[in-house]
Amino acid sequence: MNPLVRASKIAVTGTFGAGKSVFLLSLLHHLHHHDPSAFRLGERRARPVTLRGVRAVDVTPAYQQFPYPTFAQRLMQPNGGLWPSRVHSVQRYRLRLRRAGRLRADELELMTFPLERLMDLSIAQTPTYADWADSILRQIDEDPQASRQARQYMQHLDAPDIQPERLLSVYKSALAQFVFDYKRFAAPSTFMIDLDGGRIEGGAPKAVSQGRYVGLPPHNGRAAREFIPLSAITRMRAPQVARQHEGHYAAYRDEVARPLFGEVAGADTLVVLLDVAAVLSGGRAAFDEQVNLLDELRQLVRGRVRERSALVRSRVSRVALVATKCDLVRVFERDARLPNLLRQLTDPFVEALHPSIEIGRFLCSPCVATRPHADPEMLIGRVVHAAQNPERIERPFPVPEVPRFWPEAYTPSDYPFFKVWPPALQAHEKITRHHKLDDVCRFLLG
Ligand SMILES: Nc1nc2c(ncn2[C@@H]2O[C@H](COP(=O)(O)OP(=O)(O)OP(=O)(O)O)[C@@H](O)[C@H]2O)c(=O)[nH]1
Ligand SMILES: [Mg+2]
Repeated sequence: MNPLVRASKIAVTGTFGAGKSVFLLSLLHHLHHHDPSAFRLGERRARPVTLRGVRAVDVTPAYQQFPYPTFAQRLMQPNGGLWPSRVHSVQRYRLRLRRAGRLRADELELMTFPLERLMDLSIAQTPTYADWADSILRQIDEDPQASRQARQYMQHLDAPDIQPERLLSVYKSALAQFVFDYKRFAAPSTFMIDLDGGRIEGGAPKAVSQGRYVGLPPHNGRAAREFIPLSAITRMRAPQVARQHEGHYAAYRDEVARPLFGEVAGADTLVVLLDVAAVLSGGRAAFDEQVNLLDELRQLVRGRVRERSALVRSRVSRVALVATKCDLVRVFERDARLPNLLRQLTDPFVEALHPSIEIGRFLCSPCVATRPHADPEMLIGRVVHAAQNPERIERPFPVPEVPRFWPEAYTPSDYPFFKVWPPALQAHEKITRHHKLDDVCRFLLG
């Protein structure tokens, strides 16, 4: 360890599309091109903190580095940029910098991962395939809606002759339905969000589920290694099939679930991005999913993780809860309503954490892509709409009102938020604007 470098590991998470890549991109951009008047790193405004020697440090060769220069170039196109595309479900970047007046340099090791991976926590925590399978079947059984959807699968499990391919295909259809209904037991999570970061498409469960894998996908000429929950009777009647699923389960546990959770629990700081507009426009089930995933995350942060052979406590000591993309909300409602919604959404998570863990709550927009309009119920931006705005022209659009509290019941049509393209930069602008991303950054730098 270099005594002149203070290393910190930061894990950034959020559900699909919550804004992880844009957060990372904008953060890196503001550090690489630091302007103290636009991105405050010091506690006091009167004494700006500047940066020296900002440079990328290669990530571990086994990992792919987040393509920061490419994404930055795309975002900053003068006639209007593009959001970053998906490259991998886990992204990494390492950055070294020195704050003026400090002896030690900071090395930030940043990684992002989908919050949905937390659905695999039970896999990481359950060493035996049979225990996992029994627990999933029990949870399906206890959920009347899920048992209805899995009826065909259950019938196949009990059939006199076991057809492994047929079982797999029927289970995939049921699993797709569990994913659409935001069921907690829709593991393995790579069925929903694969290792490249792609999400299962909406549509008929049978059609959209068959191209996806329940387990490790094919790799380097090796066939997919899939596993599904076989019942105790099926495991007894078809021991060979059971052994295969057991092996695939172990491989998934060792190659996906445990390394990721080990890495996250080994981070000093967690950043959780919460896209309030998306949780509103996803309907109440999206709210419940967010709460459930935060509950799994709480278990990871509180629990112990296996590192090589020893069990160690998670190292996470600070958590930033960020209501992100707040530029999509009506201007006056940002400070007036978002803090309360963020608090309500995250209070159960925070209250269950150890009091020694430092919590920061933030409102932020890593990339401000809208402008205020004279009508407070509208914003101006380049609305994403293939049919109505193919030229990506900037224009006013209506913005739904954000509630004061999370409603007990609501549907997607109650909160029809628009998505927008990144802003078209003005001639004098070299960098996209952010809203309070520097507040989060100061927390991260500590
Ligand atoms: N207006 C606005 N939109 C944003 C902002 N950040 C992200 N978005 C929007 O959210 C979308 C998803 O952002 P990403 O950063 O790709 O989200 P992600 O969490 O990396 O998504 P996955 O990797 O696919 O899970 C973008 O394409 C933008 O449409 C922001 O600060 N402001
Ligand atoms: Mg991403």
